[in-house]
Amino acid sequence: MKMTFRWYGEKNDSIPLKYIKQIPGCSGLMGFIDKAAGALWSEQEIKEYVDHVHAAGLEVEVIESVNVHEDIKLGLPSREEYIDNYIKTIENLAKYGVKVIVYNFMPVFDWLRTDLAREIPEDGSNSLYYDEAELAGMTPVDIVESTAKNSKGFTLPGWEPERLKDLERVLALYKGVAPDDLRANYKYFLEKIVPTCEKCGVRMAVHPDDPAWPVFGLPRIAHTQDDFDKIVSFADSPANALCLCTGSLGSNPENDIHGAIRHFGEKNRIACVHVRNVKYLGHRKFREAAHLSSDGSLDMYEIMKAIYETTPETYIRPDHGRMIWDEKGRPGYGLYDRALGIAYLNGLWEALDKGQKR
Ligand SMILES: [Mn+2]
Repeated sequence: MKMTFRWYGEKNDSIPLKYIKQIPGCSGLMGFIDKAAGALWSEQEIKEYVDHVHAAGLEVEVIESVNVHEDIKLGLPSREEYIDNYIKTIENLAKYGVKVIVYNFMPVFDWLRTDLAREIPEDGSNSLYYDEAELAGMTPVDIVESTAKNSKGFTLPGWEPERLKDLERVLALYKGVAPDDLRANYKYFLEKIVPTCEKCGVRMAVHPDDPAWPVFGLPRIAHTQDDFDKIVSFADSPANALCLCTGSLGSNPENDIHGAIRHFGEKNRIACVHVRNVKYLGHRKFREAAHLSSDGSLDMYEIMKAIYETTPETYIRPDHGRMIWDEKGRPGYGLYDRALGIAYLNGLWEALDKGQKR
């Protein structure tokens, strides 16, 4: 297992690389380059980024932000150009040591929350929060505007202004696109890119829908174990893998998270894991919790045990954290609570490892 940390780059993150290097047991980043969906990532910009991270003593074997253009998801004729760019980007990233690319196939929206800083009454910290009842009174434009307004000047992943300026137009294009249409477009994309991944030694890691159910009537096809069984069948290769995000998949109490890790880990279809706890507050209502099992609704010991026993060579990172100790930063991505999360997850791992070898 390699423990990593998400970092948004010198211009977009409040946390210096030096601080990340000082987190015990953190070997590197799940990295990010700020590029529009569909753009080609040049060798030069990748080299500069990777060299910069290496200079801080950290690895960057996982990249999270190669976003899939909507035309690919919609299956428009213009997808060919974007798929060509994607293939060249995979080749360019592989040249600089990248082994895993995290992406998603969610139409229009990446993750959604109705509050980016809901106070946790038990301790006065705050965290990202979702209540379907609050969403019911909002349009897609409302949620984009309120998220942008509340993100404290940071651009949130999936909410980049350039992606959302033509929100209404793109939403209209999805009218009449059924889940099976989206699956067909997804399969087409994977069939085109997986041979390049295999040649370059790169694994694609699809992130689950967050929250783990459809929103605004858009088709969503990645939020149950059954959905992922279909996805892994689209291209029968270890390069077609999952980023198993426990907090995203776990937002729906019906999903068995450690069961899903075992199921896909045993098939060698997990390329990396986002480990995060979530606390259920009611029907389709939850908040992000501290990593500790007893602070949320997920059993983090069983999650780490399933990883340890079925996919021990994977990359892990704490996904999000609460805002604690009056830290000012990007919602969900402060230093303190994520560093606490790493310390705890590493503790679980050491106990599993030593218990196994006793
Ligand atoms: Mn995640």
